[in-house]
Order: sequence, then structure tokens, then C-alpha cells
Amino acid sequence: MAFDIDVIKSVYDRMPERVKAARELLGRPLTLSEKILYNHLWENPVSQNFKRGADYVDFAPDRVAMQDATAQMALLQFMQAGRPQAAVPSTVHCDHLITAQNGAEEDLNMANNESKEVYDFLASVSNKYGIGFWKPGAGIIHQVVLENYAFPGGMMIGTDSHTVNAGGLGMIAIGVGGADACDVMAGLPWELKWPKLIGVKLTGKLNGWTAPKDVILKVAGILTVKGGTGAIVEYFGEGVTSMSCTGKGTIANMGAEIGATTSTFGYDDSMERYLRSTGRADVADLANGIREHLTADADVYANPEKYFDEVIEINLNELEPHLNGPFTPDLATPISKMKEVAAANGWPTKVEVGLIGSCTNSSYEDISRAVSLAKQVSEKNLKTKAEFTITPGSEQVRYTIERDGFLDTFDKIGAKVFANACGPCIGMWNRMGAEKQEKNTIVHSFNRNFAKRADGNPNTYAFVGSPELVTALAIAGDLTFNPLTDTLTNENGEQVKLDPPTGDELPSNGFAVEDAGYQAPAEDGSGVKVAVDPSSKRLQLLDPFQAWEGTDLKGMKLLIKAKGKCTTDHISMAGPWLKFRGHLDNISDNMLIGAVNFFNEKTNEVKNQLTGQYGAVPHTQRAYKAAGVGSVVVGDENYGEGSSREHAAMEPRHLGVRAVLVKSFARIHETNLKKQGMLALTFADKSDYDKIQENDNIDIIGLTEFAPGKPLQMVLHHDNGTSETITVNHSYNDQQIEWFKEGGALNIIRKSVR
Ligand code: MIC
Ligand code: SF4
Repeated sequence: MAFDIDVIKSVYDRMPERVKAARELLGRPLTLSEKILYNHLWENPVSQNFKRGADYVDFAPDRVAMQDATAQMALLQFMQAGRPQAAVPSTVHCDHLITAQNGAEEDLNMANNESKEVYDFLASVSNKYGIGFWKPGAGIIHQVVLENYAFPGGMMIGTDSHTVNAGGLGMIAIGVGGADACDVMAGLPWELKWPKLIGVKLTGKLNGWTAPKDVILKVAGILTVKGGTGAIVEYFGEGVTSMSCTGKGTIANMGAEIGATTSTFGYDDSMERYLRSTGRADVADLANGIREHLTADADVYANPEKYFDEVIEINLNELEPHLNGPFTPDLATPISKMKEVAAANGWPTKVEVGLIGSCTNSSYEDISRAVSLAKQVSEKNLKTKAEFTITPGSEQVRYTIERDGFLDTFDKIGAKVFANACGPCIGMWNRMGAEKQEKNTIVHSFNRNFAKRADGNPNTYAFVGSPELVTALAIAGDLTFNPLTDTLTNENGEQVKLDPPTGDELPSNGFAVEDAGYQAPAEDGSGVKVAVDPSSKRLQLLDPFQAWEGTDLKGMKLLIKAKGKCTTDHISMAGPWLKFRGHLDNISDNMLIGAVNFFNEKTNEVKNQLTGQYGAVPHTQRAYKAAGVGSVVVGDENYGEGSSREHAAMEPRHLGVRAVLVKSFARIHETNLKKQGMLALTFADKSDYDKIQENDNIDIIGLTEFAPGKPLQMVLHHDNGTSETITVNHSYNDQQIEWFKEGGALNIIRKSVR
């Protein structure tokens, strides 16, 4: 039986009536996204036709998921909310803190030792507050959620940007910061700007070398890393129904890379098959009972341009395998063009390592298709040229692929199987020689490829592709190898061609697992003690942030004017820093160390205006804090792209940065800044970015009349004695202005507890 079946049942019970009411209110057919959103309004019956991209709306998500690296902060906040139990079904997954080095078993033991304090903390908080706990080794959050918790038509939030993966099973699943998770677990509504809707129509059918991954790689190329901001992407068409459920998961997962709020798909036979094979026939039966409500109304997919803000059409019959990268997931190159493009850009073409797996691409189908290529290595007397690694997404998948002989086949090509965890995808990869910082190329089936992300080496060129293509390129050892047309020279000196991959959508003998790694919480957790050692280097209880002083902010210093791409990896790096995710002061030592200083083009070297000396960003900011001087961070487009980690907002808050002013924000990061009581501002005129000078002293005017839709003024006092006033916009609503005034959303929850 599925977990929390009563919750699923109640969502389905109320859905027909609420969908009908919404349809009547809007007076037109509904998209699937609208049906799910209207069914999860905090206040029902529905009374308002919400304006897309404008109205803030309160929702009641069905569940919350958290992974260890973000759960620590989420739960440290939740512990202050004064609730005996999480108000909705919630889970914690231990997946981000395991370093990939020697192979699954050894690496897992190492993590269990190294991170014992954190795991014990998470296990005891979970036990106390009625939260399901998935032990280290159980798998990556999104794969475990897809296998156990996701359900068509549901709505969930998760403290990880790839929570959107559950869209593959027809959910509206959204990545958030820990403070948002804290709200929902505390029984409060969850707020989101009513999203815009992008429709993607897939015609034709995937075939040969092309995989679901290529759909999203292509979409990323079209929409870019910010094209999906504020929008839900809804996929439909014959290409969708003929694709596996886990393939849909891959597409939804990587929707995070276009900044989309989430992506979703209508309920279909592939989802039913997946539910049944993962032990949830009960959910499939319930879903079948309301099938028509779990997809859009017929006219929507027949005339999509009438209902979506933007429609993209992709013909799968013609879609080529793609490789996206380096350094950004939206730089899409069809494999047939790679030779030319790599040469023109001087990208290193020798592939050193191919890595498959991760939360994005570790389904049974993915692995079986990759195996069909690995088998050809011995059959065709080839030799695998690059190193090859696999990170399975869950113990259930790992156990099943071992049983079915896939791991043996990989073993024969010298592959290393890492633990069921994030590993190399998030810099938890002890890659030999990375410290030499040599220019080199890797290919992987993950989703992100920002500089330094996998191995900490800024000169690693990482390209994202399907597991099939990654396997082929690892065999060839060459980025420009096009398996559709090119041959390889085998050990006998013959020219051989790889046959296109084949595989099974689901295991014909069913999934199996011995210990899935789940620990249920105590029925009554009130007696469970949660201890945090005050001298701990990894965990620190949170002190409330100070409330706003009630005046305009004057005499602040420019901390950094960041140039170009500034993702959450640049703001709060992962890899070795993950160990401080539960200790705000310690992790603040990585604040913005990856951001490029506009004025000297260097990372982690900014001018301290009090001394005139250049130093590390966190060090400089600590000096401002010690001197009681506020500061401002300036950034470029899509600032805070990538992760949901709220550390990227809490660190500047903790160290005394008062405002972040950028050309545009990524959604989750903007909300995280607001939640923590920071000022998240945008240039009214983007070219004003050029007016910011290195020695500027900065005032923010208008805060005493801070109101929705009303811009603020920023005065730039330049060091030549002149000053300029620029207009800065914000997207705060009344409630978010309260967060700012109180010094953070949590201070408001704290007050209501007292
Ligand atoms: C990521 O893929 O960047 C991460 C690591 O999973 C993050 C979460 C985190 O930083 O802990 C995400 O996607 O939100
Ligand atoms: Fe983990 Fe990578 Fe997935 Fe993030 S994207 S959850 S780091 S596997």
C-alpha cells in the first residue's frame, strides 16, 4: 500500500467538484496545471480568477520533502515554530553528504562516520515531529519520492530545486527554501505567484539514440536558463503518452534548469504502469477513478495557443541527441554539430570521465539502455576509453539492476558504482588530480554543469547528455563522436558501429529491495530529545535576526558587483562546504566566494572600503559587520539561479548585507531573500548596473513608505563627490513587507508561538 493513501484519497475526492467550480468561474476549459492549483487553494470554494504572473496566492500542499543538506536549516527553523508534529506528511532524505571516492560500500561507511552528528540530528528531529526518515544509502530524494510518494494531481513542495522531478508522475511539485517548508509543516499556507503557463507539444515518437533527456536539453536551448521563470511547463501530445513515466521525470527534473516553477504531465498509461510496478496499485486505482480530471480538458491540447502563454512544439521523430554545456545547462549542441562547435570554441574533446545516474537519470529504463551499450564493448571487441561511473538513484533501483545483471556488465567495462546519492553531481567527488586544475572534459547525465560543480576544478568542461549518449562517448573517449554516423576502431583494428540503445521501461520481474532504508517516526514523539552540542562545528541553533530599525538605510558600502553568471553555487558553494549546512556562522565563510568581481574580474577578491585593501568577500563583509556598516550586493541577470539552498540568502543576512540589487532574480532565491528579511531589489533600468562604482556609498530611500508596487530609490555616492539617484523595483506584497520589517518570516511565527 502507498504511504499516506488517505491524503491521496481526500485530494481525489474533492477534485471533481473543485475543478468544476474553477471551470465555471473561468468560463473555459482548464489546463492540468490549473486543475491541480485550484484543487490546492488554501481557501475554497474558489472565488477569484487569478492573474497569471501577478497575483500572490495561498496554497495547501499535500506534502513536504527535504534532503539532508537543506533539511538541517529547514528543521532548525521548524523547531522554533512550536508545533508538536509536522502538519502535513513530510520526509527527510540523506543523500547529499556522501563523498564518491572508492565505491558505494566504503563511501557510505565513511559518510556514516563523518556526518554521524548530522544524521543523528536529522533522525531525532524526524522521529520527534512525525517525519519519515530515509537513511544514508536509501537513495536520492527525488528518485525516492517518485518511487514512493508522488501521485498524479498532487501538490508538494521540497527543499531542493529538483523537487520538480515528481512532475513526471503528474504532480505540481515545487522547489523551495527551508523557510517555506517550515511554514507548511507549521500548518500555515504556502504562497506562490500564480504562474504563467508554457505548453510544450511533443509530436512524433522517441526513437533510436534519442532519449527523454534530449527533449529537455532542446527545451533548455530554446528557453535558456531563465526562460521558464515564473511559469509551469505542461507537456502534452503523442510524444508524451508514448514515453515512460521515468522519462517524464527526467524532463520535469531538468525543468529546474530553465528556471521553471515546475513542469507537469497529464495522467496516462505509463504513469499507471509505474505506479503498479512500484507497489502502488491502490493509487493507480484511485487515479483511474478520476482520470479525466488528471489531465487537461480536451480543447486545451487541441488548441493550446488559446490557453498557454507560450507554446513550443518539438517533433520527436526529428529530435537529435544533444549535449549541453560547458558551464551552463542551456548551451545546447546537437551531437552532429559537436565536432564543429567544439573546434570553434577550443573545447577539449578527449572525454576523461563519463558519469551516469543522479536524481535526473537513474531509472531502470535509463540504466538498461546504457547497459545495452556497455554490452557491445565486449561483443564488438572494443575498449572503453574513458573512466565510467554510475550513481544509482535509489536502493530499490540499485538492488534491482544488480539482480538483473546490469552491474556485472558495467563492471566488465571497468565502471565504478558509487553510493545511491548525489556524489559527483554536487561536488562530493574526490576526483584524483582535480586539484591540479587541468583543462579537461567530462560528460554526465546530471542536470547542472556550472563551473567547479562536479570536482571543484574550474577547468573541467562538463557536458550534460542522456545516459545513453554519455555511455557511448565514454566508450569512444571522444566528445565529437556521433554514434548515429561514426564508427570506432576496435582492438582488431576493424571499424565497428554501436547499435542504438535498447532497454526496458520497467523490470519484467518487478522491482526488488532488501532494505529500502526507511525509518518511520515515533507515534508519539513528545518524549524524544533533540540535542545540539553548543561547541559543534556542524550544527548551530539559530538566533533570531534583528528587526528593521524603522528608517531608511544610509551609508552602506558596496560589497561586490558580481559580473555575469552568479548561481547559488557561486553564492554558497557546495562540495566541501556541505558539511557546514547546519551551522550558519561557519558556512558564511563561503559567501560569494565564487562570484566574479566586476572591477578586477577576480573571484573572492573585493575592496574593503574601510581600509582600501583587497580581501576575501566573507572576510571583508565580516569587517563591515564588526564596524556596524551595512552593505549591498549587486548582481547581473538571473541572480541566484540553480539551487534552493537558503544559505545563499541567510549568509548575507547573517553577515550584515542589507540589500541585493540585480538585473533579475531566479524565483527561489528571490523568495529566500525575502523570507530571511533581506531587501531583494531589481534595477528599474537595467543599464543602471553600469552606474555602480567600486567605492560607492549607498543609501536606500523610501522604506518608511515601503508598499507593494511602489519603487524605492537608491542613492549612489561616488568617491569623486558626485551622487546619482536610481530607481529600484521590488515585488514584495504586504505580507512580505512584514517579513522585512520583522527581520524575517520566522520572527513572525516565533511571535505567534509565544
Ligand atoms: C543542487 O542540485 O544544486 C542541490 C545541491 O541539490 C540543491 C540543493 C542544495 O544546495 O542543497 C538544489 O538543487 O536545490
Ligand atoms: Fe542531488 Fe544532483 Fe539531484 Fe541536486 S541535482 S538532488 S545534487 S543528484
